[in-house]
Amino acid sequence: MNRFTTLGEFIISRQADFPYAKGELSSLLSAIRLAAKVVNREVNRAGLSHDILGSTFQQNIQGEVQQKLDVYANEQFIIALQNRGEVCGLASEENEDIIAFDTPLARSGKYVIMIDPLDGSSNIDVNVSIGTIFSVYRRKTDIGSLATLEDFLQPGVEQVAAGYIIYGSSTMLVYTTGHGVHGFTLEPSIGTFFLSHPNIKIPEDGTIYSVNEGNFNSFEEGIKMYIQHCRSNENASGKPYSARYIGSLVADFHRNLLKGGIYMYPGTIKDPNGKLRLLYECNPLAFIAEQAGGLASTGKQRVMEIQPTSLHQRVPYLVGSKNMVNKVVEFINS
Ligand code: P6P
Repeated sequence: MNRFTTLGEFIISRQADFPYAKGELSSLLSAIRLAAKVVNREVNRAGLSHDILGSTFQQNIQGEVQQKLDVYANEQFIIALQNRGEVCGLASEENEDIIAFDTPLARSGKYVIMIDPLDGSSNIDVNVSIGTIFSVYRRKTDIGSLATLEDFLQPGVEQVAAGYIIYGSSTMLVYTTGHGVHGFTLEPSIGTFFLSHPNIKIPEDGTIYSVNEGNFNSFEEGIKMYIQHCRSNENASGKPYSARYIGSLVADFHRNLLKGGIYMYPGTIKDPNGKLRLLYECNPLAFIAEQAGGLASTGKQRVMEIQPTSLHQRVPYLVGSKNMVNKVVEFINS
């Protein structure tokens, strides 16, 4: 009898993809899977539940107004992960400092996780797709001790797993452990993720560019030249590309991953390092992009080679189809 492989079955079949003892990948990803299903339920009914919709009127470390669902999602992922024992600590967009899980079980955890629990949350109230982004590293501190900042300030090349959940027309979980990129679609009627997109590869070229063109006048010259290149007949397709910008990173990234394209959040005069955070937005999606055959650059260097200096640091971000990223880097450095 044929049916799709479940996420759990797939993980078990791929245990060799994850270092150390058997079962750790299963346990870690099943914690993420559980929290994703809980968050998905609230995202899908956000319009109905006044207690979830809207703002907390609080600001997070980024100075951004926290939406209630942001806070709820953050709590769900923390609860799911602190009780599994694989993870000794967590860093989140929603928390100023790291969270070191202080239980005997968690202290023995070999991994730390960084998470943007609900990216694009300003879109919640207008029913636009949003997402969760996660990134997993081996801890650097001794097993049995409390996690410290040192465990989190690691370059992206040290990631052992990364992924995202997109709460869109369907809910998908996409992840990599360095052995390809695999996508799973949630069957909501039974609450199971099924393998729907094995071995995702991003087309080397694309005809979609995603950038907030409202910032055009404050971009550096090379970015302006590349955007004009996208709009011209001079590009690889011989006709203007399509501008597609949802304003939700995971949604723009996911579409470009499947169809080909480039997402850009460059630096501006006001914010030379742009808006996106290195640890829990840029690095995990860079890992996925590279594993799918794409690239992720700041315009000056490979994103995953940056040595982080602070938990919430921002970097200029160009990610997607290999030939498109190479082209914008060429313009920037010409
Ligand atoms: P702007 C959402 O806040 C986010 O971090 C990404 O999801 C999105 O791509 C970007 O910011 C949108 O930012 O400045 O274009 O509105």
